[in-house]
Amino acid sequence: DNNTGVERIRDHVAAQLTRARRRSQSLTDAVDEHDLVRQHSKLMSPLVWDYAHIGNQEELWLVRDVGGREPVRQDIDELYDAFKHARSTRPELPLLGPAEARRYVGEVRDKVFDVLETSPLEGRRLLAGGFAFGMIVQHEQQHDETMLATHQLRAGPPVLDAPAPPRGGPVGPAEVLVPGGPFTMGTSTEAWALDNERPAHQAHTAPFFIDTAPVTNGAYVAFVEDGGYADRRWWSEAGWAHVRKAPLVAPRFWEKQGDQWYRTAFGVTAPLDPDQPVVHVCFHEAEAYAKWAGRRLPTEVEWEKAARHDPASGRSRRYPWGDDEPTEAHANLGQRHLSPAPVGAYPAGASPLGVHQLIGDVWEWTSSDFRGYGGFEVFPYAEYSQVFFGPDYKVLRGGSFGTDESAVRSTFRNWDYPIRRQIFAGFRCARDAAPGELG
Ligand code: AVJ
Ligand code: FE
Repeated sequence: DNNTGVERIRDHVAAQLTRARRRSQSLTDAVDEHDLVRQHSKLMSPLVWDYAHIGNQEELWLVRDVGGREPVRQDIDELYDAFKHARSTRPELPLLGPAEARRYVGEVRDKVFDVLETSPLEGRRLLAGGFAFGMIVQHEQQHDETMLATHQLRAGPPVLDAPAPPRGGPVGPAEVLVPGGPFTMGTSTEAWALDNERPAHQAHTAPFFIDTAPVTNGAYVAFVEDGGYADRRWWSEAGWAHVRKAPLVAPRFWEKQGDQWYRTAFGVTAPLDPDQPVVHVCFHEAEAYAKWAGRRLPTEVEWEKAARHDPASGRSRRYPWGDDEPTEAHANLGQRHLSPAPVGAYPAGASPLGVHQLIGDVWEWTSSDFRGYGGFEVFPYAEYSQVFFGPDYKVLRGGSFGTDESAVRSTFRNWDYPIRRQIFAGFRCARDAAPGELG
């Protein structure tokens, strides 16, 4: 009945909050105090900022708004408002120190568990299905992925550990034909879907081919060694200006010694695995590779159709493999491993058309600008999505090895500037289907 439904949500929320906090703690306990407060890159906040910001957002939404409780630390709201201070300036702020930050987030969390016990989880739209709690779980996990990216930028000996990803395997043909026609994009029913994923609507594509796997390191090396970074033909005007000015010569964290390419990940330098998806490339690099390969990036409509559309039933699925939550057999998520897995490592996660590794491993650049769907409504605050809509940001899909399962699904939309490559981003290619190829 309804009551057990609400109790099930409450238990789920509690478990997810606890799991997220364990991750935040492990990412911050892994380094000493100096490494918590210092800036590892101008692109990133000090880890201690992310940590207290997680607590502050949780206080704003769950303690004050949902719970209607007194503020815990109203005096620090301004310090942890991401719009008031650019990341590069955060180390100079009078931030809470590591011990203070830990005390603060713990105090907020204690109150949140109290609010959770007494909250009806219905009545207000913010509460329905535990949305406000789900939003905060996802927010914490998103910042955990950001902190993981900060770890990747940190110099020094390794402090994180995880087992190697599973072995690769066959993925069938290199590309598959996705039939043209309509499908349901976005969602109006997924309880924890964020505002930019809504509403469900009919979208349309022409027939197109999409790669069955993300572009691998091995394939990308061929582009690099073919002089791709020095060849104007493959780059857009903005891409060419950037690649010359930066300058870029290979993906971030790559280095060639003799004839061998190496990649440094979380303090460990090892020969590049040719079968793993390429990671730490910007949109411009993805676009240039695709052009060099005689292909193009998928639009986000195409990506979502490849990830959700079941041609047999005409239905859109929650995930490529169906509606069930991800398990470790489906996808490389949740920092279970510290790298993308080789192509073909997740046969159980493939879509009905045989497209692999859409969820997990690497965020996938699409050719689309980040915009609201028709019927978009801000919920519950404009600074989550709406203020980023426009031509400045490109959409990424599918999540990475550093994305938690609570913070990704086939409707989930991420976005970033086309020059960013500290995120765990790769891509796959697509192409138009010619009239003679429609099977
Ligand atoms: C959705 C990953 C682009 O990290 O900038 C965190 C998520 N929003 N705090 C970001 C977010 C507010 C956001 N991304
Ligand atoms: Fe945030």
